[in-house]
Amino acid sequence: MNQRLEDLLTKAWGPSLPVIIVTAIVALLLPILVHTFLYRARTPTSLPSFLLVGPSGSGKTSLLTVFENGSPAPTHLSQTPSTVQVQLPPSTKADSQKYRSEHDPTAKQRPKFLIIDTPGHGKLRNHAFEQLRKPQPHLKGIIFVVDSASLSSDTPGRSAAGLTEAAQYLHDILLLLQKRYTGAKSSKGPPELPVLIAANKLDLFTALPAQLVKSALEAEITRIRTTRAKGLLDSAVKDETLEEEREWLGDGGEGKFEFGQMEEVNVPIKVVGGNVIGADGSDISGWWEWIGEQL
Ligand SMILES: Nc1nc2c(ncn2[C@@H]2O[C@H](COP(=O)(O)OP(=O)(O)OP(=O)(O)O)[C@@H](O)[C@H]2O)c(=O)[nH]1
Ligand SMILES: [Mg+2]
Repeated sequence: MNQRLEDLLTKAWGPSLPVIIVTAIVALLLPILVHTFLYRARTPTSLPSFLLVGPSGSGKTSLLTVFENGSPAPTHLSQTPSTVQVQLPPSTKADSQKYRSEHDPTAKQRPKFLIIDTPGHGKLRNHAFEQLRKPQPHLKGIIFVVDSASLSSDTPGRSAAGLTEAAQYLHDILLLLQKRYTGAKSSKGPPELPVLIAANKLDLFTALPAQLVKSALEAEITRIRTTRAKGLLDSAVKDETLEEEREWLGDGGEGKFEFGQMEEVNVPIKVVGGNVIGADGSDISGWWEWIGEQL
C-alpha cells in the first residue's frame, strides 16, 4: 500500500508527459475562465435600464438624442426599438450617492445606465409591451413621454384626439404593470417599478402645464376604464369564460382613477414637465433628477 502510494507520488511529480500536459492545460485555462466569469458579471447588460414609451411624435427619440449628446438631433418615425448607453450629468446626483461626501473620489463617478427607445406608432407598440412582459431585473423605471400641446381640445366637452391616444396607451401600460403585480408568484410581489410621465413640449404656448397634464390623463383614463368595463361586462354575459379575464385598472375599477392608486401595485407615478426642443434650448433637468432618484 505504502509502496503504491510512493509510486504514485513519484509519478505525479516526475517529468512524465501526461502530467506536464494536464498542468499546462490547467495553467493556461484557469486565468481565461476566471476572466470570462468576472467579465460576464460586468457586461453592459447588467446596467440599470429605463424604458421610453409614449405616443408617436411625443418626442421620445428627440429626448434620447439629448440624453446621449446633450443637444437634440433631427429624428423620424421610429420603427424598431433602440438602446443607448447614457451617463448621468455631473449636476445630477444619484440617490445611492446621496450620503457620500463631496471629497469622496467615488462620488465623482457618474453612474451609467441604458435607455431603451420604443416606437410609439399604434401598430408598433408590441415592441414596448414585449419589453415589459419579459422579466427585466435591471429595469429601474418607465418614462412615458406625452406631447402636452396635443392634449387640449378646441371643442368643449370633447377630448382631444391626442389626449385619447396618450391615455389609451398609458392605460394599457399601467394595466400590464398591474398584472405584473397581481400575477406575481411571491407574496411580497415584484419590486417597485416607478413611472415618470414626461410632459414634453412645454415650450409651445398651447401646451398644458404638468399639473393639468396629470388631471387630464387621469380623467381620460377614468373614462376609458368605464367604457372598457362596460364592454367587458356585455361580452361576459354572452361568454362566461371571460369572467376570469376581467381586470380593471386601479381598485375595483369604480369611481375616479388617480395615479396614486397605482402605488398599491408598487408603481409610483410622477408627472414632471419639460421640453426637448425650444427657443431657449432644452429643459430636461426635472427628468434627469427623477432618473437620479432611481439610481
Ligand atoms: N416644440 C417642440 N417640439 C419637439 C419637442 N420634442 C420633440 N419635438 C418634435 O416632435 C417631433 C417628433 O419627435 P420624435 O422624437 O421623433 O418623436 P417620437 O416620440 O420618437 O415618435 P415615434 O418614433 O414615432 O414614436 C420632432 O419633429 C421633434 O422635433 C419639444 O420639446 N418641443
Ligand atoms: Mg422615435
